[in-house]
Amino acid sequence: MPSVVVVGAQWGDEGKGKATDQLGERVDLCVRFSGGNNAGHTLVVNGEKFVLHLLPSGILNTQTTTIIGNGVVVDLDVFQEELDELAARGVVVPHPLISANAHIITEYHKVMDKVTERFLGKRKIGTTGRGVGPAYSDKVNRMGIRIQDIFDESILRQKVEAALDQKNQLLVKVYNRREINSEEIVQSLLSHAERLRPYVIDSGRYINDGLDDGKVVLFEGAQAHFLDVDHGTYPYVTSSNPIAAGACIGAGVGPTRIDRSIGIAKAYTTRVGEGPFPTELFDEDGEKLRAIGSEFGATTGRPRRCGWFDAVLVEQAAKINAFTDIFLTKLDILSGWEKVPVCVAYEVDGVRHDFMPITQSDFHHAKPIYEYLDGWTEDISGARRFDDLPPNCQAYVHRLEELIGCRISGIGVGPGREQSVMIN
Ligand code: 2SA
Ligand code: GDP
Ligand code: MG
Repeated sequence: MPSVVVVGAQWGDEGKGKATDQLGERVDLCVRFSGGNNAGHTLVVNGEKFVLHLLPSGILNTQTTTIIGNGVVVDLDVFQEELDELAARGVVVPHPLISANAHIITEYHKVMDKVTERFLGKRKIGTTGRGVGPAYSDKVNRMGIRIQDIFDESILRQKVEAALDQKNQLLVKVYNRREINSEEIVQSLLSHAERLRPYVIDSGRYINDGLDDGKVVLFEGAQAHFLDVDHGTYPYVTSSNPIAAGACIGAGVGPTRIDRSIGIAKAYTTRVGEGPFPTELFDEDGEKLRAIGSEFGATTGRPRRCGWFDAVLVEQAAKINAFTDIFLTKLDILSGWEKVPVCVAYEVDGVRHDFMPITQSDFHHAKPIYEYLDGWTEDISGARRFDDLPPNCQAYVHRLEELIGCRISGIGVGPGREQSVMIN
């Protein structure tokens, strides 16, 4: 396993944190390449639960070096808080390395995130309010603040003032809010400089040198395929590229350097925030999935929308991310249904679509066409080999493989690091 990228195959919260942590035992470098502290990655190690937002999920494996890549947007206060929280729990971890080119989420990005959502009203995106979208907007607008800027006070001040000239106009004139003081922002960012200095690196060079030396590198995705700003259900997406190819940009490696692309897919589907979701359930089955699966946002605590597995979506994700294999997570949650529906195609205005419709309008009107698979009642949380699973559960896995066109190499049967069935 020289280098592997792990990405979500649906709308997030598939269990990427657990998968990354689980693979971590064999990993030398674990690299976050996109998103920020909008992510909520849950790890359960020896019965103890950790929710990481910005720190890479490999961090609990002490032999792993963790890296925040250039494609990540970093809230420096959150970064420090997460490290302090681990320390307060007595968990000693090596300090992550951080790319000099990563962009910073400042206070004004968080304010802009919240006021923009309020301004959009019914048309809001349902963001996590962490300032992620505005920080990426500034990056693309070439008015972002990068980690390296906190080591040059004069440059930092110029950049913050330039960004705030524009933001304050908007805040005061459009959103009727008060101005943000640039000096307070500058001082708050400078306060992190000396502590961070030893950990700031040219992450692209560091990772490529590691690969040259035969290190095992894991690129950890946040969010998921259908939240990708290019490939997701735009505009109901996050503002980065969380797909596998995003690792090349957000970590600085060429495509030929990644050997394996693992898709993490939940055995059903969830989504948090607004946007289309063809298999969403509004009945007691949806309630049951949310309750048994504890489907609440790991960052905001928002209830997640729940629905049946959508094979059309995951087949699309498998194609675009060139998944070599898939980990199917939370299969244990599906015990107890007589029949388990799986969406195999959509109907849009009387026409059958076997693949994702190419327009957003059609996708908004897509109605799921279901195949009803036989369910199982057994508790499978103790299963460790594929043969331990009941026959109908095995058949469910095999049918999903056929529909997605990709091998399932791992199955999650519980939140614990050890609660997995690995298939060779
Ligand atoms: P943002 O904040 O600009 O990235 O929001 C844009 C959309 O992306 C969705 N998004 C997420 N979806 C699922 N999980 C995420 N992380 C948390 C979790 C979410 C939470 O692990 O549960 O706690 O609410 C995540 N982060 C961003 C978001 O819902 C918007 O649809
Ligand atoms: P991520 O954002 O993809 O890392 O996923 P989250 O951590 O937001 O949400 C996944 C949730 O499912 C967490 O509470 C995990 O502890 C839990 N989880 C992960 N894999 C499994 C599994 O196979 N079975 C069960 N029951 N829970 C799981
Ligand atoms: Mg999550």
